[in-house]
Amino acid sequence: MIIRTLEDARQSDRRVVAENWESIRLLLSEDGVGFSFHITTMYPNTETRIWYKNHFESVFCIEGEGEIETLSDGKIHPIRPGTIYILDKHDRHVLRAQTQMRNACVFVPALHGNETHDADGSYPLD
Ligand code: 9YT
Repeated sequence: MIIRTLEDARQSDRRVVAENWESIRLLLSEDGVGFSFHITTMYPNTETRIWYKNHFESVFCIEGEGEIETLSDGKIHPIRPGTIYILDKHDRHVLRAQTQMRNACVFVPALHGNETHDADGSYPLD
């Protein structure tokens, strides 16, 4: 069994900071369970273009308000606490945080730990 706290992870190299967000990576590929689990804070009044072409991601909103736009059809969905979205088709999207948002995120395959978005808004695969 693995037991960790958000605070311990925050004070370690499992905290990764990007321009629009920061991510506390509580579970990573080195932990060997096949997925990674992160608590991500999206900074307020930000717009982030994302395309996880190499990963599936599910995102459960814990706190804050925003919206997601799927770029294939231009549809916009509000994201509020209690909403989950699952990128089951590697969907290209824009995530807009109207306030600070806190999201619980699961990635398959698991991230290694220090990934930040490349020019496509994706993470590399090994
Ligand atoms: C919701 C989202 O994808 N935010 C970007 C950061 C990502 N969740 C991560 O690496 O934790």
